[in-house]
Amino acid sequence: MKSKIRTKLRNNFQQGRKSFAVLLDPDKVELSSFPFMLAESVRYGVDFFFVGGSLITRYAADEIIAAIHKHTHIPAILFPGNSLHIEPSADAILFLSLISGRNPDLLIGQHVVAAPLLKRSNLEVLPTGYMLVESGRSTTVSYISNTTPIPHDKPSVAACTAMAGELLGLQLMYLDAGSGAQNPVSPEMIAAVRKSVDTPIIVGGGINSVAKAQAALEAGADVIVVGNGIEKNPDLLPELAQAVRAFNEKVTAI
Ligand code: 1GP
Repeated sequence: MKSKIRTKLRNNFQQGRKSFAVLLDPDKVELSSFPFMLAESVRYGVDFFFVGGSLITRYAADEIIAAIHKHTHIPAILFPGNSLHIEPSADAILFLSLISGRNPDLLIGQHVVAAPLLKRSNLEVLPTGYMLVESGRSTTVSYISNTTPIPHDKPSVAACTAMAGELLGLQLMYLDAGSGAQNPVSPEMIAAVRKSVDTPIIVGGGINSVAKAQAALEAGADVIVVGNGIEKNPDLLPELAQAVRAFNEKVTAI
């Protein structure tokens, strides 16, 4: 079984080093200007691309991944909404169990359907506890997944959920306020999860400024994921990359 990305995340976590992931929503990627965006990502040191979303209407993940592989060495990690979103040409897949919800299909059902395909593929499988956090308004992921997010102001619920996920053997935790969230996951909640589990923590949803990214990193996020913010303001990509780099330089200097 492949473990390159898992090992990298684990090593970074142990060294206190942070990573920056850019979320590419296949419905929104403009293929004509995509090579430029990829060149910028290489130039500024993006660590990962997450490809996917809870609802996809344009099945272009294969083209997006082919372009990533052609223009960069940055890993393309699938962020699937369901088993239809598996694209074997990616490098890895977040094998998400939606542990904040009580929808059995997203806790185990889709996984059963996907398992034979994943076993046969060359994808690195990253078992991930996915926790949806209430963000100020209803998000697509909450609606599509038919689950209730964890209340924004209940860090202890998130901490216990993450603990259960870790005890079940999940190797990454993803705290997500949902794409385009009004409010990102609070630093208090990230810190509570950080104290409770010994796994890398991915945080995304509504991170649309350097200040919000820094707050997440300082609270204990290991990977920050940004989609909407960069779609709306491409200058954010170098700014966020710089913020993550500055954080890592501080760690190296200690
Ligand atoms: C959503 O975590 C991702 O699942 C990223 O969210 O698009 O709000 O950055 P944004």
